[in-house]
Amino acid sequence: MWNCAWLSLLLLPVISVLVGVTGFNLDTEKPSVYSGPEGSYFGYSVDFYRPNPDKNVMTVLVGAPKANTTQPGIVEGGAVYYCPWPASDADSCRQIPFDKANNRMIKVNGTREPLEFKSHQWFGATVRTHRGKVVACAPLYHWRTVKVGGEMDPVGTCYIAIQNFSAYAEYSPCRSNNPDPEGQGFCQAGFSVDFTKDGTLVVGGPGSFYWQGQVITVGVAEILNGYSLKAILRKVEGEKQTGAAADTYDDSYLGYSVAVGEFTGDSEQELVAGVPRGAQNFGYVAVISSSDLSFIHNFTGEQMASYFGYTVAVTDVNGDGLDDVLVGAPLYMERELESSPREVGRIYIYLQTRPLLFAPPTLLTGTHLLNRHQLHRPQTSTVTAIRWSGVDLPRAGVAQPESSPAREQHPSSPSSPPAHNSFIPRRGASQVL
Ligand SMILES: [Ca+2]
Ligand SMILES: [Ca+2]
Repeated sequence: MWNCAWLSLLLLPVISVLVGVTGFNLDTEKPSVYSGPEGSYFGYSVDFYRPNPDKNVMTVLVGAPKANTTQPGIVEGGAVYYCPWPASDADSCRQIPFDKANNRMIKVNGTREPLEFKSHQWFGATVRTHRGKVVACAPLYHWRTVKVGGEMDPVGTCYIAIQNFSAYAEYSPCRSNNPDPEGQGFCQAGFSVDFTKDGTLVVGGPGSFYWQGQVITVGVAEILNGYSLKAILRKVEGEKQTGAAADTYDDSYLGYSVAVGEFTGDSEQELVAGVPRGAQNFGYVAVISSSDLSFIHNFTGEQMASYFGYTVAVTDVNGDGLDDVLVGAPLYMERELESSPREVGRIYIYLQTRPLLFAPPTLLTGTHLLNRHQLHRPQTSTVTAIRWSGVDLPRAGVAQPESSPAREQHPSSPSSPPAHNSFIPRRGASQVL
């Protein structure tokens, strides 16, 4: 039950058994159980965090994107909780003070008005750690835009904590002077987030450019260098962003999920990004060069509207030294009886055989109706899948304005960056669910 707001870290040994890797602490007899405020969506996101790299102590960070905080005047801003592991008791988690402030204000024509809107921003919808660094994001954070009249654009924002939560900084790459649906106004930065092994931050913003979506990379040191809460519009040095492509890529949601891995045989990791409504809604997952953000490989979904790319994860599943890719398609339907398809969800495991070459996927198909398997990022060498028992999985949803934002007649810019690589759906696009 969602209103019990309990999270059971039930580390499913399913994948481990199938591929013969070793799991760790797969304790289904005595799981650590944490609880959070009722209705806060406590457990929506999770990651492990090691406070001291020299000590073998692990904690669990748990996002609760509808939690209330002590921020004055903010309703359900969302929070991330710090939980000791193993749990001493169910109530052992504490909110991490990423942001204690109210909405910042600005003066427009002599009157003070909010610059931003943190209520219902879904902070904690995503949380990721990398050594001493933690990032957590609020994809539905809105700001009033640079326009004179002001609007409310869901650009999203993230907060970084470093050195065991001794310092915090905000990072909102889509809060830019490129608003509205055609720009970054509906970006929802931080809808997905990850770190490369060297600590570079990877941020997905699936709503930019008429919901084409985008992926952004940035160094954490560069975010912190010269950081000021007053710098509302800030271009961080060294930041990279995928740009707008042709309008045929509208509504594809690049960056709905992100991960990183090594797929070219060198030591510079590539980005992996889910595009669950791309490829005529078959969905695809792109491997993206981290140096120039070019698309260098695609995996394409097999069933329309299955949300292939809803989640992605990378780990060396079979221990051969090559990173492998796991893709979730939670709305995949089993069609044994064409008259009554069953939405069971499917996970695809692509083993890398050589740089940018992958074996046909191993399939894990759900057994329970509407189970909606969600992959979580693998921890070190172990693949973990986390399941919320009996819970219909909510999702922040990619925000769309109430009035239809049909793309206006605007010429495709000849200076636009090259379009995403073409994809090859495995079936004709005529099959509609
Ligand atoms: Ca590489
Ligand atoms: Ca492998």
